[in-house]
Amino acid sequence: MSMFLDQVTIDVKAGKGGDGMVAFRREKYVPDGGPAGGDGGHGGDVILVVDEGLRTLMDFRFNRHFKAQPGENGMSKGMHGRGSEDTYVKVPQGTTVRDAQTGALLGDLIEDGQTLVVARGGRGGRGNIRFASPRNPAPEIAENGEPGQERKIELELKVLADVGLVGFPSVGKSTLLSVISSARPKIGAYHFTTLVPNLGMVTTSDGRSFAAADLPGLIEGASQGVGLGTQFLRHIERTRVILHVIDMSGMEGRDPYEDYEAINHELASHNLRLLERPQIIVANKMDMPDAQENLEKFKEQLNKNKEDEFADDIPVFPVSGVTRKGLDALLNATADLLEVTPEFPLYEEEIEEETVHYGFNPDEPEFTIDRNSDATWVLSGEKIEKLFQMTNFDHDETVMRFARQLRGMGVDDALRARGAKDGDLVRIGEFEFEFVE
Ligand SMILES: Nc1nc2c(ncn2[C@@H]2O[C@H](COP(=O)(O)OP(=O)(O)OP(=O)(O)O)[C@@H](O)[C@H]2O)c(=O)[nH]1
Ligand SMILES: [Mg+2]
Repeated sequence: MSMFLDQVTIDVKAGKGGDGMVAFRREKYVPDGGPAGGDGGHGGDVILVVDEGLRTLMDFRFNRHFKAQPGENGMSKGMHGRGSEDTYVKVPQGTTVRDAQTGALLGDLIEDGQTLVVARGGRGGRGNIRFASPRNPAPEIAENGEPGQERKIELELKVLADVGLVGFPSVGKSTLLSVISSARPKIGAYHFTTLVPNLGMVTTSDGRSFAAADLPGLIEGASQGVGLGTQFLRHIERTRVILHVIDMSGMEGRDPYEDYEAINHELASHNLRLLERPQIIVANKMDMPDAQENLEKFKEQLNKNKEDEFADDIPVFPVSGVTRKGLDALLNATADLLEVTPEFPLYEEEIEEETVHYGFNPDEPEFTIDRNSDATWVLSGEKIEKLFQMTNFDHDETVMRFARQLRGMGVDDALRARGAKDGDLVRIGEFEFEFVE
């Protein structure tokens, strides 16, 4: 198995808010102390943060669950519980984040240090101080903390490179990357030496720099799942310029022009708009005996197959990764082309703006009523379940407030309309109570 991971699904769970407290002042000389229960603290968020030092999603291989801590409960004497620290999860540059259930795009993390909140901590429940009113100066009412958000998210790494080196296996892509940058990819005389993308920073002789990625070799049919290349094509999605590397030596018995067309066919059939990126043809292994002759033939065919005679020529740079001849001109031309090539928007869809923390999806009904086989009425729905979780059933007054809130939402009327009778059992989650007319 390759030691590279570029797609993973993880579970994130934010902290619950701390519970609000019911308490009363007990001071000397103050006969009936007023309410003194503080609010619970905020639960911690789970936040993704870009770490330049990471190159893959390998860290997630054995660790796929991330939780933030709950907020501290409110205390007596009006003291609020402390909010919990957020939990940070490091991801490499170029990580795309989606909600695993809906597929919605949550963010595309590019800059070092960039953050994205993927699970919101619950707010703290209010203590009884907050429920005091002239009519009810000493309420025994407090809220429990709001539950933290919990979900599965998908991370997909698409390496951040300006330039992608593509071509058949063994045409010399890794050799090139190793001589134009400080990257040290494995080089070998056999096919598919490179199993994972390598990244290197390139600096041209006139001081410009760009990031280049060397990809595993593509072979004909790769886009149909043959060979290795297809699973790595996503890593050239962010590139703006493609260096199309061709072995001009003809050593392996293939025709350079056919190679060129086969790879373009792969790039086209993957539906990633890869052919829209400008290419530079790198005619490699020019140190070999037959290379010059093959290059002439290649250029002839390239010219012959031009769409029309006025179309721009695709630039061809003869080089040798081994003798390093021709590299300066190639790199300067690449930097020139980068300067005039805009970025390709990777996603046409919008990044999903998260609904406001305390808000509820307005399209969802506040509750739904079902009847169980044991004749119990079952209430469900995001809003009603959250209300239930935030109710502290230790205090009668809080329970009564809950009942009022249900009535306010129209639950009583709806149950009656469905035929509920005095004494019927009603259930929310694990909790059961009697319906009272
Ligand atoms: N003569 C000659 N040989 C070269 C040149 N560049 C690379 N080679 C050789 O070609 C073979 C393959 O080189 P790699 O750089 O591993 O090729 P690659 O395209 O990265 O191959 P994969 O990773 O397998 O796709 C090695 O034996 C290299 O030494 C060159 O310019 N001239
Ligand atoms: Mg290689």
